Amino acid sequence: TQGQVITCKAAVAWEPNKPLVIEEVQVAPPQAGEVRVKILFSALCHTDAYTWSGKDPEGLFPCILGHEAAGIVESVGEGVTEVQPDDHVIPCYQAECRECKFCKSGKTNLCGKVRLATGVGVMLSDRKSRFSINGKPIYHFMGTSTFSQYTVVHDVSVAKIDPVAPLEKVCLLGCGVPTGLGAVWNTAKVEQGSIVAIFGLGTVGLAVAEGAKASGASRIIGIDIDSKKFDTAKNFGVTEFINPKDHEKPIQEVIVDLTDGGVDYSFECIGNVTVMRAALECCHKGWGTSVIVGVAASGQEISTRPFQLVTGRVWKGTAFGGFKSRSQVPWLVDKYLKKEIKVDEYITHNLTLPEINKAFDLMHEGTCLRVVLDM
Ligand code: NAD
Ligand code: AHE
Ligand code: ZN
Repeated sequence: TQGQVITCKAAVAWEPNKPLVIEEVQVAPPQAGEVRVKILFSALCHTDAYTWSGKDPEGLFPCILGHEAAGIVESVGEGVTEVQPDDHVIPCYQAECRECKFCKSGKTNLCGKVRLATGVGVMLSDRKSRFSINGKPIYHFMGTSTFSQYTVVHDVSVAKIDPVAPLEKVCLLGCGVPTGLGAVWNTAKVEQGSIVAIFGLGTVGLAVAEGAKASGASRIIGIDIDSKKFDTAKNFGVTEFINPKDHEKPIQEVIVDLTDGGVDYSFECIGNVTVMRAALECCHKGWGTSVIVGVAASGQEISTRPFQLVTGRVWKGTAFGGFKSRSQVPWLVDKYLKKEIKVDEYITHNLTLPEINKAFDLMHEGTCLRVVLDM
């Protein structure tokens, strides 16, 4: 197949909110600096649903969504040195070129090399898509497009992992789990004994809990409007649960009262700007830090009284938990293999690619964390 167009199945989002359609797509060979990957397993993340909904200002249609996956390199384009056919890989929507201003800054995991192209659904070299259906181009998504049996990614957007790792599990290390762990370890840098509040107990929020527990947090307060979340949340380290619906007072006041003035760290893992405000305002005066992890829709804005910041609270955000993707995803895979981090526990459902619309429906059910699709 090397150098040839591959025809395979992919779930195409033709229009916002319209059911995805399993189509035969043509996947062009990788050009210079590109890698064609056979995707074996792809999970669904809330961000896929967000872009599909039409609320993502970068959402382009028709496109192939998906960004939490694992697979095997099928072929590589000219000049690709770090991976070769048959390598086991995880596509990384957050690239790492190690050469750009961002990568060299030592201050961020964001990479500037391919972001402009991935933001408009094309490949960097010729600003074209590698996906088409009978000649009609289909846009890429987040530089990954993993809801396809084959995809093409930039070489700076693929992490080579230990081939021993089960791909049906470690696909989760492409987004949600690292995001939560890294929000705690890299962005907030939670210390031993800290009091932590987590808003939203989906996969990302639970991974925050897991990270906070590993960092020795003394109290981990989980906040969710769905009380069913608490039983599972306990297994990930949440020590107390609050349902805002059980309280008349604003949730930030409830938390401040419970914690002698506020928490040391809070994390918003929902994408709701009202909750983002509560998450900041439940932080302790003088030092409390709130990390925004959730993705809010186009047009949404955050607000608070500047006095909240004047009096020492800090507002931060995180993308992919601050992890340098190509360097650290293999490290996370190794940690999973050594049983130092959970992954299996976040997988509540296993389906196949043709069942993808059912998988999106499941995401709205309280019992669902991650659905993994066998491609
Ligand atoms: P999810 O839907 O599984 O979890 C969200 C949780 O929030 C659910 O348990 C839901 O019951 C709860 N919730 C909803 N409204 C609430 C409210 N008003 N108050 C309290 N709880 C509420 O989603 P997920 O896959 O865990 O992703 C969470 C968010 O993180 C999404 O916005 C996603 O787009 C974003 N995300 C960001 C990054 C990043 O790099 N920054 C990475 C992955 C995901
Ligand atoms: N196009 C979206 C961007 C949404 C967003 O912030 N994405 C996160 C990853 S979410 C993964 O589930 C991210 O990494 N952002 C940094 C970046 O470079 O995109 C919008 O809302 O505009
Ligand atoms: Zn995601």
